[in-house]
Amino acid sequence: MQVVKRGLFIVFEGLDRSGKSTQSKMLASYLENELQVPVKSICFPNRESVSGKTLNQYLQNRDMKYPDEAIHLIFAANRWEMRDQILSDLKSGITLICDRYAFSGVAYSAAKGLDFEWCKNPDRGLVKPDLTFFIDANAETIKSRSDYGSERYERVEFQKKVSESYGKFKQEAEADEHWVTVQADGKSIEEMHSEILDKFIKYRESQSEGCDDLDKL
Ligand code: NYM
Ligand code: MG
Repeated sequence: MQVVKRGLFIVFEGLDRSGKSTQSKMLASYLENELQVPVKSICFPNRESVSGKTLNQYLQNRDMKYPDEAIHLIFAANRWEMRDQILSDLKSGITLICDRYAFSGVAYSAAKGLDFEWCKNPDRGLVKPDLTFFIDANAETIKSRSDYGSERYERVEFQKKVSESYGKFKQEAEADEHWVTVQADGKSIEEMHSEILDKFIKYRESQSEGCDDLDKL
C-alpha cells in the first residue's frame, strides 16, 4: 500500500491590504506549477458558509450592531465548520494555503479591547498550522492601497491596534520555527515572494523526516 505523505498547512496573516492575498496566491501557484505539489487555496472568513454569510454582512455594514464577543465566536465557528475538510485535505496529501486563520480572530478582537487569552479559547482544538507567514506592514503605509476603507476595521487607528495584538504573537513566537515574520515595508512583491519561498523550502526540508502528526491549537 502506498503511504500518502500529508500536506502542509500554511497560513498567511497580516493587516488588511498588507499583501497577504497576493503572496498566498503567488506561493500557491509556485508550489503547484513549479514544484508539482498538490495545493488548495482557502481563506477565512469563508463567506459562503452559514456563519460566513453573517460575517460578510457584519463586515460590509459598519452600522450593524452586534456584541464583540458574539462576533468573535462566529468567526471561530466559521473555522470549526471547515475543520473536517481541512483535516481530510491534509491527510490526503494536499497542501493548504490559507489566507487568515485563528491569529486574525484574536488580533482583531483583542484590538477592540477583548482579553487576549479569552479570545484564544474558542479556537483551541483546531488544526495547528505548520507554518504561519506574518506579513508585517505598516498601518500608515497601506492606507493608500486600492479599496482601503471599504469594510469595517479598515481604519488606520484600528489597524494600528491590530498590529499591536499581532505583535504579541510575534513575541510569543520568537524562536518558534512555525512562525515567520516577513517585513513588508520597502520590499517589492517579488522580493517578498522569494523570501517566503525560501523559508517554505527550508521548512519543508527540515520536516522531510516524518511530519505526519497534526498538532492542535
Ligand atoms: N477577521 C477575520 C476577524 O475580525 N476575525 C477573524 O477571525 C478573521 C478570520 O475579517 N478585516 C477580519 C479581518 C478582516 C476581515 O478578512 C475580512 P479579509 O481577509 O479582509 O477578507
Ligand atoms: Mg480585508
